[in-house]
Amino acid sequence: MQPIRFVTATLATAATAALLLPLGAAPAAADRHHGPDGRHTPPHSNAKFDRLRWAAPEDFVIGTAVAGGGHHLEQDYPDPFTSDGRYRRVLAQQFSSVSPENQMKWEYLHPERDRYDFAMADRIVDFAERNGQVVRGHTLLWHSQNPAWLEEGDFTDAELREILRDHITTVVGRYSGRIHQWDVTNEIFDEAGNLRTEDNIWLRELGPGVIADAFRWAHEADPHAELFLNDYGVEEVNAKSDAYYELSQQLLADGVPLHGFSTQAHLSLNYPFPAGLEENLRRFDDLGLATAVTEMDVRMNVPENGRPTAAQLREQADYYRQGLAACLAVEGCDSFTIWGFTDKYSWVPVFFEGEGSATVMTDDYTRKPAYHALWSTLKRAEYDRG
Ligand code: 9MR
Repeated sequence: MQPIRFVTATLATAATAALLLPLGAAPAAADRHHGPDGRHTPPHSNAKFDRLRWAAPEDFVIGTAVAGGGHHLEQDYPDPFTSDGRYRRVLAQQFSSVSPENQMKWEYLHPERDRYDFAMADRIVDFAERNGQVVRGHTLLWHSQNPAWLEEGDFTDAELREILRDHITTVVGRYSGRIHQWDVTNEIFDEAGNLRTEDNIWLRELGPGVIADAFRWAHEADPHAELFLNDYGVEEVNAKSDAYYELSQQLLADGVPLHGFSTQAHLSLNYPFPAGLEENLRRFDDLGLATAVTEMDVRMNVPENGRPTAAQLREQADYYRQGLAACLAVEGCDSFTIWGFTDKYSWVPVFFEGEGSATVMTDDYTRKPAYHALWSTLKRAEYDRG
């Protein structure tokens, strides 16, 4: 992937490049407090080797959701992305890919039929460019977070089709050349592997053929963006991921510009780690598709004192490690994104009562074992994968 080489080359100035691990150095020599040469570094060092994005192999991006909109609007804090300086700093330092958590969904971008609002999305894309990060666009065709004017409107099929075509053409076109991957469709199948023809307005009113149309429109608007099918609960080989496998084959056979399949990976310590993740990604890879992990987090039952136990944190770290390792093991999986990096802004406690601590940093940005697991897995892969 050319853009990432470019980023590495432009940001690694002569002075800072000296901080990167020299090729051939033993990865085990560096940890949070020790540099590659074994010298002690302060815990809050700004050194580049101390960051996820610089630990990653070349051509592999490590991403996060950019907090804002959605559940955040009901919390007693201001918009994280625009208001929390520390949040922005960590976002820029640690990650090489960003995904707007809500700010590119229909209800934000398209509040009225004849009006688009790109203010927040623009700010995120500008921020990403300033910081040498790629952007994952999320999302164009979904059953959720659609504006009321759309869901409750009384449109003919021809009008609805035109509304979708206009939205995709306008949004993808606006960011043409600036968005690395788009989740063209999100969550179009249910757990049994049936298309969500009841709750998804597009599938219900326009039929399954609209999926291919959405990809074609997106591709016309930005021929360079990689276009993905994205969903949760498709980590393993199961009825739902089988449905994606069949759909992918069909779309490819029909010459539809489908480029990738991605799994969200919202995991929980209450369930075993989805051990078939690598195998599942690999079968899509074998179709010639890119693959990605797009929204990983690992929630747990939070003890009454509010603090996860050491054993929980260790187990969580192991889930993150395995999730990342599965992606790294598949050649075409070169984008791994976590759904937020600090518990302070995680969606999990808002949606799952009694559960939380799902991200890799605490509320005050202290790194958990999960953060270190990601770092060391990336670092090891830098040597294996190059
Ligand atoms: O994290 C998002 C949260 O802020 C919103 O309130 C919520 C509304 O559905 O959506 C969350 O993000 C979802 C993502 O867009 C699609 N996959 C599942 C994510 C977690 O629910």
